[in-house]
Amino acid sequence: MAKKSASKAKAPTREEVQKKLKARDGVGKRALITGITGQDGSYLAEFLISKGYEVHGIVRRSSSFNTGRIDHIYLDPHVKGGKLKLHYGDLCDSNVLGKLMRTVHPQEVYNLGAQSHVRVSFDMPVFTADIVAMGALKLLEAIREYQTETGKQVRYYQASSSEQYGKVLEVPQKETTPFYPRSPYACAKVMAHWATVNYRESYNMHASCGILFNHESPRRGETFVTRKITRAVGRIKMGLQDKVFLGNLDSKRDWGFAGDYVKMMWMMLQQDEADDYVVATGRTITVRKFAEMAFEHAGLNFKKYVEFDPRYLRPAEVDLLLGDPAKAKKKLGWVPETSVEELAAMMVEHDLELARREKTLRDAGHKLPDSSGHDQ
Ligand code: NAP
Ligand code: F7E
Repeated sequence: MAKKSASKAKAPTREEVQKKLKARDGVGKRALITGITGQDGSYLAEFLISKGYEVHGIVRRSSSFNTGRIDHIYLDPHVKGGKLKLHYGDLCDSNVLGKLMRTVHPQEVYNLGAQSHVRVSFDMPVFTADIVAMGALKLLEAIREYQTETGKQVRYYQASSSEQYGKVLEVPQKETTPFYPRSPYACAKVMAHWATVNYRESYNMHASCGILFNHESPRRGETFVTRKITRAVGRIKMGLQDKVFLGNLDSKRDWGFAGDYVKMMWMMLQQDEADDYVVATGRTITVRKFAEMAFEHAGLNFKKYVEFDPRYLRPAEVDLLLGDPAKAKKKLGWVPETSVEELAAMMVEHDLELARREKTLRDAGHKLPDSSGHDQ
């Protein structure tokens, strides 16, 4: 009797049930993600799995493991109940993209795969365009053919970028601000963006572009400026590095947290109507200010450690990015939850811990890999 009343007392309320159902509103759904091994791909996969989705990710074949960001959510295929499935593929291979559509049957496709480094795109413009622009087109075609063959509707998310605004024609930048790309990467993203809009208008596809401003995290690639800075802060604090070489400290960026931004990718695909949205914080600061904040968080004066190296300058720079996320707030109720101060602190804390571990290894006589000089 006592047992019964105890279990009765635990019965969830209607609100709790609704909340739980809402949290699991991806149950029975399959999503396909390109770029799942990247920063955003890893956060998005985590988010979708927490909603109950079965997540399929496309992974490039590499001679070394490239799944470090998603290993914690991946279960060995021999273990039952894994919600993450990985497939070899590449955005340059339209054959595989078509095959995966037919075998995975996803209701939602998130195209996050890219050669995403702006500086590197000047060194590899053709490859960048192949993956960023043609890759998106190949994926859109694979989806269109799949829809025609099966009669099923697929919702598509395109990872557009604030880099498309380039030499900005309006401040702040909105969905209606014209593009003025300043790099091969941005030119390729503009093509992918308009291809997405064109497929929406031509074939009535549920295809949306998220025009995301810079977003960072402890999982950010180490050659992007915020992470390059926070890695250096950690290593300098632990005595593993003396200084950090940077390029243009005057450019301004609207920096948010990747974990907040992937939620918006998903929200966009839950709308009845496909549409394009700016995703930003509405604040901008210089690279110099970010460095100052990051060093200060570790009790260091950045002026003592930051040096200029012209090799990090770009043939054409994007001086100022500042997004206006009003449409995202008004139509979807999305607001960023993490300030740039919190973001810098989160990244520095993470990288201090990483450097502490490196120091432990070094103190124990191990040689640490030195990647300085490979970055951009
Ligand atoms: P990221 O960390 O550089 O990740 C890029 C992903 O694309 C990785 O999984 C990478 O695989 C994959 N990839 C590269 N070449 C590929 C190819 N040929 N075929 C298939 N996959 C390929 O980028 P991110 O920061 O997560 O950004 C995600 C997307 O949003 C990108 O499209 C980026 O351009 C765009 N974006 C990013 C920002 C930002 O501030 N982070 C802002 C606006 C837009 P490997 O792991 O094997 O390299
Ligand atoms: O540069 C300056 C650099 O490489 C930011 C990508 O995710 O966001 C990212 O592109 C700024 C630039 O990001 C160094 O000149 C100074 O002005 O971190 P970044 P990005 O170019 O803004 C957009 C939205 C994307 O879509 C891209 O995929 O920092 N800067 N010194 C430096 N940048 C780097 N990387 N390294 C330096 O040493």
